[in-house]
Amino acid sequence: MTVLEQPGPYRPAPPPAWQPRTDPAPLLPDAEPLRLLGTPAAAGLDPALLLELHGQLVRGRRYNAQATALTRQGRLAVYPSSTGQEACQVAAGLVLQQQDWLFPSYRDTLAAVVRGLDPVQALTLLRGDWHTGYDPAEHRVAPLCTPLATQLPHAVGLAHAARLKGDDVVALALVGDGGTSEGDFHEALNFAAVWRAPVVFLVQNNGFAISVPLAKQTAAPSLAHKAVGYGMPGRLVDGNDAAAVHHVLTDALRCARSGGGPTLVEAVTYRLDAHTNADDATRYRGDAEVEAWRAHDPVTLLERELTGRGLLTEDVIRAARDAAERMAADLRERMNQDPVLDPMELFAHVYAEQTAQLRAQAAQLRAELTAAGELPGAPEGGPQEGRQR
Ligand SMILES: Cc1ncc(C[n+]2csc(CCOP(=O)(O)OP(=O)(O)O)c2C)c(N)n1
Ligand SMILES: [Mg+2]
Repeated sequence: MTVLEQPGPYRPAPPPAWQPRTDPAPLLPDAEPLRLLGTPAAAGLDPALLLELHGQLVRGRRYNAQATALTRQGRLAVYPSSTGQEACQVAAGLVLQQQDWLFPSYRDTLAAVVRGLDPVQALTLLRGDWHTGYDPAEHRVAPLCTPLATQLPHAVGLAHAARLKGDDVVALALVGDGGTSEGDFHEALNFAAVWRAPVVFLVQNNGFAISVPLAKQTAAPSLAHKAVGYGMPGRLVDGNDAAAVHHVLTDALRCARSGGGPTLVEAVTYRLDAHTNADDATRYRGDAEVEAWRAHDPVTLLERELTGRGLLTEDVIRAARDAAERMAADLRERMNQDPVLDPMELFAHVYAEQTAQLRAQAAQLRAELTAAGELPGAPEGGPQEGRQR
């Protein structure tokens, strides 16, 4: 008798190999994103933390404005702004310990800057200049990732390797809402949960994958719900509430560090600017929607809380603004200096040992540049053609 010929509904008894079975209830996200600012729970928040978050938010907002201005002046090729998403960026940059790793996407230069990267170095790739622009191992910030979600399996691999070596390292991987539709997202979360890797995934749900709204991208009840299918907890947080994002990420990192395995955090936020300076957002969303989100701006939410607690003094406002202006002036000045470019750098750092083909191509380019008189004083080609910096 085949399955189709069986009378009644087909109910096979699961053989033991169908294990594991876990109770999904503890993994499920809350129905509403966690909010702390403006709620009674905010009374328990440390004033020093709130003031640090405020200073970083003000600086982050200014950084986004300055980087966008640099695209208009032709000093930056492209800038995917995180204006409106600064609470996520700042919290992600602050929560890690020194030995931990950050795995950012192209939109997360601010998180890298908050973690301690020089803003000019953080923008090197987006300037169209030299490779990553910084030493990932020195800063424990992986290269900014443009192919969607490919940073996630890298984060899992690094975290798993650290665990095998007995190193106290946690990886925090950032991804957008659109990135959760990628195959790499699935593979990363599946491996992370099976291995209980010390990794935290932060999805910044900013409503859009370029012009595609979230509803056209997924039918999941929330992006945090996706965690449950992999066997890890999903947490939902108001991504414009810097204190709430900081709190949820701190919890998730503590869990990962103590062997509790990965967490998927969905931060509900909004991209106030266009996808990049090359995008026209008015073609796919209305002003009313943007204005509604401006009323829920991360800087406003925190300033309202600080005002209510009598912490937003004139001195605090001035210090935050002055620090932001100093950072912006320094960024402007250094980005306005013409970088010294060596075309032969194309061949540096591609492989640890140069291949015969690359050596031949390097020789050909060198000959052409020399013939055109465009190679003043460039270093001699060797196995690692190009200047090291
Ligand atoms: C693998 C891959 N496919 C397509 C793209 C083109 N692309 C660049 S950004 C983007 C939208 C991503 O949206 P989301 O993940 O929500 O991140 P956001 O830009 O909103 O931060 C797409 C489709 C890409 N970079 N990589
Ligand atoms: Mg998005």
